Amino acid sequence: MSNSGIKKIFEQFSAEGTLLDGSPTGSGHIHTTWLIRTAEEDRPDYIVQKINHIVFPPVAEMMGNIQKVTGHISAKNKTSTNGKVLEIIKTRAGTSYYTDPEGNHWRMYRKISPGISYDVVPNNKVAFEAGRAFGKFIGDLRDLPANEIYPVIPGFNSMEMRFEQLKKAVKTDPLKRVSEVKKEIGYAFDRIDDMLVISSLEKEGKLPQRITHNDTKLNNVLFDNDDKAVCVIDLDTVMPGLSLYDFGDTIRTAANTAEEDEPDTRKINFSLPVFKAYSEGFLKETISFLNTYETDHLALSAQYMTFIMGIRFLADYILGDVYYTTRYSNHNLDRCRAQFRLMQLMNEKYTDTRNIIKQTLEKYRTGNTGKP
Ligand code: ADP
Ligand code: GN1
Ligand code: MG
Repeated sequence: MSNSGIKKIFEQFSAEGTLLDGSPTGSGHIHTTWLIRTAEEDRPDYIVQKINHIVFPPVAEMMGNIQKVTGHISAKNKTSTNGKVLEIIKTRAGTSYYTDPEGNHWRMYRKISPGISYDVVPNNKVAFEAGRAFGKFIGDLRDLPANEIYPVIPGFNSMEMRFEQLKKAVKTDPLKRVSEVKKEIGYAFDRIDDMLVISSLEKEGKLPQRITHNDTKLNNVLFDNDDKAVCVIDLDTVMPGLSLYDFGDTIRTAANTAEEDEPDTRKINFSLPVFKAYSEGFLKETISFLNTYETDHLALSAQYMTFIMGIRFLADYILGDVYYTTRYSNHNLDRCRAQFRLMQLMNEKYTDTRNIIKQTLEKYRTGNTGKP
C-alpha cells in the first residue's frame, strides 16, 4: 500500500504526531502489518494492521477480548516498571477498530520501542525471558473469568478438530496434491494417538482450562536491547485453553535452531539448552499454580504443538494454501516437513526433556540451584 493509502488509514485514529512514512513489518502469517513512523521525535511510532477477517470473522468480539485482557494485565501491573502491555489506539470515533468502505477492518497499536522480535532464538537469555513472559501472562489472567472471553476460534488448538480437518482435506483433495504428500499423511496417522493423550486428559478434567494465549510463537513476544522480554503481543487468540498449548508452542519455535519453514531439514536441530532455559523461565512464573498433570505433560506438549502445526500446514497445502500467507508454491509443504522433522528430533530427546522438567521443578521446590 502507498504512503498516501496508509496515511488515510492512520488519520482515522486518535494518534499523536504526523505520519512520516509507513512500511510493512514483522513476519506474522495472518494479518498485514505496517510500522508507522511519525515525523516528530517526541511522538510514538505506531503499528497498523489490516485484520484478517477470514481467519477472525468476529472482529468486534476479538477486539473486545483484547481490551479486557490488556485492561486486566495493566491493572495488575500498575506499579511495575518492567514490561509493557499492548495498547490499542482508538479511532477518532472512539471505537477499537476502523472499517473502511471496502469492508476491511483496521486497528492500531502503540509501537513497543524498542520491540525486537526474533524468529530464531539468538541466545538462552531470550529463551528464559520468553518463558517468563508467557508464564506470567497465564498467571496474570488466572482471575479473569473465562466467560468474559469470547471463543474467537473455537477448538483452535484441539487436536481432534485439526486432525478431522486434515482428513477432510485429504478426502476432498481439490488440487490433486494428496499423491505428493503420502509420506507426510502417513506420519500424521502414525503419531496421532500419542498426541491424543493430552486431549483425553483434558476431557477427563485433569488438565484445567485457563485463559491462555494460544499462539505463543517466539515472535509474539517483544524484547528490549538487553534481551529482556517487554511485551506479549498478538492477543487475537487469547481464549480458554491449556497451559500446555502455550508452553509447547514457544518450544516449537524457540528450541528449533532453524526457521519454521526451513526447506533443508538437515539444518533443523532441537536445542536442549533452549528447552531448559525456556522451561526455567516458564516454571518460575507458573510453578505455584500448575497441577501435576500439567507439569507431567510439558515435555509432550512440545510435540503436541509441533504436530498440530505440521498437520495444519499440510491441510492448507492440500487445500491450495487458503489460510496461511505463503511466499512460494511449496511453502506450506516445506513448513509441514520442517515441523515433522522437528517433532522426530523432539521425540528422540523426549526422556532428556522430561528430566529437565523434573530437575527444574525440584530446583525451584527445594531452592537447590545445583551450585556448590
Ligand atoms: P500476526 O498475527 O500476523 O502474526 P502480529 O500481531 O503478531 O500479527 O504482528 C506481526 C509482527 O508485527 C510482530 O511479530 C511484530 O514484529 C510486529 N508488531 C506487532 N505489534 C507490535 C507492537 N505493538 N510493537 C512493535 N511491533 C509490533
Ligand atoms: C499463525 O499469527 P501468527 O503468525 O503469530 C497462526 C498460529 C500458528 C502460526 C504458525 C490465528 O500465527 O496458530 O501457530 O501462524 N495463527 C492463527 O507459525 O492461525
Ligand atoms: Mg504474530
